[in-house]
Amino acid sequence: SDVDTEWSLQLTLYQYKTCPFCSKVRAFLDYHGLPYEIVEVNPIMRKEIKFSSYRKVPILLANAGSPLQLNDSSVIISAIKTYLISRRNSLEEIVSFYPPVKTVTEQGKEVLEYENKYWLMLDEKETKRVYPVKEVRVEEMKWRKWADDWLVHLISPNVYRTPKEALASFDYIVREGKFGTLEGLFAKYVGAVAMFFVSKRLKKRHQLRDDVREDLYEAVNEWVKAVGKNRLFMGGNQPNLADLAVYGVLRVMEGLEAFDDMMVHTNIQPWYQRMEEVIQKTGVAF
Ligand SMILES: N[C@@H](CCC(=O)N[C@@H](CS)C(=O)NCC(=O)O)C(=O)O
Ligand SMILES: *[C@@H]1O[C@H](CO)[C@@H](O)[C@H](O)[C@H]1NC(C)=O
Repeated sequence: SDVDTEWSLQLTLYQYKTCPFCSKVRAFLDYHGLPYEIVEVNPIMRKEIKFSSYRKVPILLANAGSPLQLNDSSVIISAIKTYLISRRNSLEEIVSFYPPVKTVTEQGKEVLEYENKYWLMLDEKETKRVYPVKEVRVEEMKWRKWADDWLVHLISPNVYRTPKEALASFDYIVREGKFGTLEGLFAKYVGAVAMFFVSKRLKKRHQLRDDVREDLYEAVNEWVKAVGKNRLFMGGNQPNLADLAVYGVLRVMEGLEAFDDMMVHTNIQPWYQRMEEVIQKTGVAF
């Protein structure tokens, strides 16, 4: 593990357990053996993150003397990874290299993005050590971005594909997440119906095929092909940040029909199993 005796960051992850962005962060922290506390956020009231004007999860609080709030899964991963590799800068300094920027989407919607979010802040020597050849670094960034910009968009249309699947998905979300008893019942039925329709809209927005499984299978096989036959992971003998991102995203479908279908109809299984073997849980519920 990368944790040495000097590791002194106290980490608290605010999350929804079944959110793919949160799952990515957990996969990253777990793989690196970093201990962290988990605060499960109630997705209806979101009281647990009332302290933050950034209203999404994951949020990672890192306490190294003074508390620091990291927003956005990819920023969290890049910043902590940079910190693990290089102790030249404090985490606070590292985080300042990922500034938020307001941008306007094609639909004219104002969104917050973080600059450099797939880039590790390394000097020349560290770069040589971590990325012996440049292509490896470029490849890792490309597939991390792909996991965020394409792979995640295939999840909802697939897990809410039919009314029956939508109900099963919400049953799982309510079971794993933090809901009051009545809230949970309400969320399960109202949420399932709502997400069934929302997922149809998402399907259109992202121009998915009529049978959304086809897009999922194709994406997953594209990933397997990119890893290739000559290495265990995209990172070689060990997963890199792209492996962890793809695994983190796909993992949220575990237990659902879409996941089982994916295992049967794609070549993902050997890689997925290797990922499971190298990742151990280090998070504890708080
Ligand atoms: N770019 C963000 C996306 C995070 C995100 O969209 N989180 C969702 C949960 S899956 C959320 O909190 N949505 C609440 C909202 O948008 O108000 C990341 O990578 O962390
Ligand atoms: C995260 O969001 C909070 C609340 O908006 C903000 O105060 C904080 O500076 C942000 N963190 C970073 C590293 O941008």
